[in-house]
Amino acid sequence: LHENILLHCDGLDTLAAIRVNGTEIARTDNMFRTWEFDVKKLVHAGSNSIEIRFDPVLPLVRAREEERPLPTWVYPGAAYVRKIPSNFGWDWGPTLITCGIWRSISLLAFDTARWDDVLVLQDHSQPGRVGLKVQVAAGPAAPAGLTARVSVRTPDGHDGPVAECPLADGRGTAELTIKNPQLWWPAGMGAQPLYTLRVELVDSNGGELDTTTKRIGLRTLEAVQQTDRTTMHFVVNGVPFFAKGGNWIPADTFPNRLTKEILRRFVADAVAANMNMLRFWGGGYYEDDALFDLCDEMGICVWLDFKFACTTYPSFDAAFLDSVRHEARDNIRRLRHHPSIAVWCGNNEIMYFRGGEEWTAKKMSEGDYYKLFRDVLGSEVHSLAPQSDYVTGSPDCGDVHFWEVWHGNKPFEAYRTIHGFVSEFGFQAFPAPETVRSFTAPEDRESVYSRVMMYHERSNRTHVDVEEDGKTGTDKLMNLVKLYFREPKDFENTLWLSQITQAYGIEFGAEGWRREMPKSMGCVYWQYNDTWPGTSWSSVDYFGRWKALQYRARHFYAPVLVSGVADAATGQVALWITSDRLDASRGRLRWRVTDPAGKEHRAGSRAVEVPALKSLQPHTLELNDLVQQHGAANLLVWVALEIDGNTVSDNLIAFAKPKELDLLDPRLQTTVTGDGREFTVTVSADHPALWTWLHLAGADARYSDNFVHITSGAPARIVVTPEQPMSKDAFIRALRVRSLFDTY
Ligand code: BMA
Repeated sequence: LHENILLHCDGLDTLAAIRVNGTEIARTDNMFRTWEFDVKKLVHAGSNSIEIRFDPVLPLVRAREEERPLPTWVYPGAAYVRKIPSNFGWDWGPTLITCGIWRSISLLAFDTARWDDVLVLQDHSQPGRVGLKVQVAAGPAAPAGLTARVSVRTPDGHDGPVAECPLADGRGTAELTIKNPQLWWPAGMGAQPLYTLRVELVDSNGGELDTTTKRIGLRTLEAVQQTDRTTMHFVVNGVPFFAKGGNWIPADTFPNRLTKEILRRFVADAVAANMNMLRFWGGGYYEDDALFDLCDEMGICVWLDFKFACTTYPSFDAAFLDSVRHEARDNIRRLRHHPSIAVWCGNNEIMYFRGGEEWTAKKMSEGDYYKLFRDVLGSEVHSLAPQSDYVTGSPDCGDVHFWEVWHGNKPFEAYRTIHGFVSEFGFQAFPAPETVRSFTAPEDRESVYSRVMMYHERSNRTHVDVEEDGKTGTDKLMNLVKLYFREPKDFENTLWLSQITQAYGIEFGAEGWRREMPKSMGCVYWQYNDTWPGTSWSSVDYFGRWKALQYRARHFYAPVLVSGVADAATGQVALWITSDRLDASRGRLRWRVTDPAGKEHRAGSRAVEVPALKSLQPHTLELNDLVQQHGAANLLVWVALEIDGNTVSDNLIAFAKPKELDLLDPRLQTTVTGDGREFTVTVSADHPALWTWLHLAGADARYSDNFVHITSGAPARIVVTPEQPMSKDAFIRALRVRSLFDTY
């Protein structure tokens, strides 16, 4: 047998008693920790038994809560156990308390030593080169003569520099220089080249004891907190950039069901919507390495919350703090080399519970807040990931969570009253009809107020009772649908129209914040994905189906955006160009003013500068005469920005709410080309068709675009890739094309 034999557990959920060959070796109480136990004395050659018994957490939660209640918005007492907070129910997910071995488990056997710790530091201070310092520690024994050998493989697969470093007491630092470094950039700003470091532990005879690899990206990435002079923002390789993204929640109630392929699709879909950031919100779990790898590969920056959300925690208890300290160490060590991690953040929304000197019925003491989120988590990040930024919480670093529109029942116009780095704001929509069918019987689909439909909408039905306005989430949703749109004609159109409403509202907020860059420097909407099939703030549902919002996000997060603000009182339409590109260009801004029937009142264009990383207002349309003559509700302003002859962004601006527009039947027509795997659908209309979308009844498909505004003479071409290949005939039979007009 080897000198060292360890039982290694990457995740035990949560109260586990572990026995090896009948002897209890440990009890665990934190699902986020990596556990290792020395089992050398207990195992023997041949067959052995490892037995892990899990106890339910609720008795413990209840007992601790009774002893000392914790102020909370969520499940009372759940904060006493280190376990996925949203397991206990959230306002977008069911209460399903998981249990078991949730990550891999192994026996590790080795002689002499192995790597205990490998930290990679980067030095970007010299132009044209990046210095790497690889700080290593080997254990448990560190005999003389150990060496660390570090070799680099470049992004194109070539051998890079190699360094060796003799270890003293198992420790040392190997230094290398990468010349002509290929820098890592967020999506939309450049490429994501990745370098692989192979770190070998070699004994005095040249024998290899252990090897670990770290795939890194060469970049600096800073989170700059709000000051009197600047808004909260991120800076990559010295370049401040506008963060565009969504909030990530557990993509399944049962994390084990997620595969790398499922995760890949979510990350690819974020990139497809022109996002550059996902915030891994604090009420879930520390995600798998696979998800971080995908974000590294595709350029999605990760705002990484530690898993603390919406409640107070017992940081008055030394054992609790100690458990959290270990959890932090395990996860920081596991994840810190990922270039995608943009900031480590202590918690979600616990600052709202931060009180004064003493705990009260509603607040935790200020001292206990900082003990956990500054002294423990902050210190661990500073010492184990010294080149990463840490903030105590969100919104506790100058970012903004704005919930007046959903929880406060305010209209979308309220988004214009806030500025800065908006890390949470959102509005719900029902998922697609196929997703609704997955959890309903026909009678449940008679109304969105049916019992089952209401059950799959959790806002105001769980413990996250921030407001007590007596309104269900379905009421909140339908109220705003009706504020902006007309009454949908049936169940299915209610689903679609809710999606159009959600897209309309989030687009309104996002465009405003992008326009005012650098006054605002981030728009991360709530929420990107789902944990089960239901009605929620997500833009991509549990099955990966895109809501209208996800398609519109592609437009409002586009690298160059044309948008406008119409003022019915003055008849002016201020046109804006917002660019996240690193280089400047020139373009042509075009506009057309029509009535709702599509009759053109006016058209024009002008040459414009499109500067790098800037937002400006190059032109104002003076339409007061048209407003006087035709009425504000009878004008539609179609704008497009062309660069090098290509339309890089287009938009539709109206003076009035969509429900005030008297649209005509657009008489949509489609022509289809292609066969089998991919089809191109050209959609044309006789009259303006707003939020025009294609849908394949009964079949999933990818659509290159959807929910687009079209008008006569300006058709849309949409590439449709069905999940399963189908004949052209079957495709045409399944194809539906609709627009806002059809929902009423
Ligand atoms: C914020 C989030 C979540 C919640 C969401 C919607 O508070 O941090 O806790 O799901 O709003 O209410």
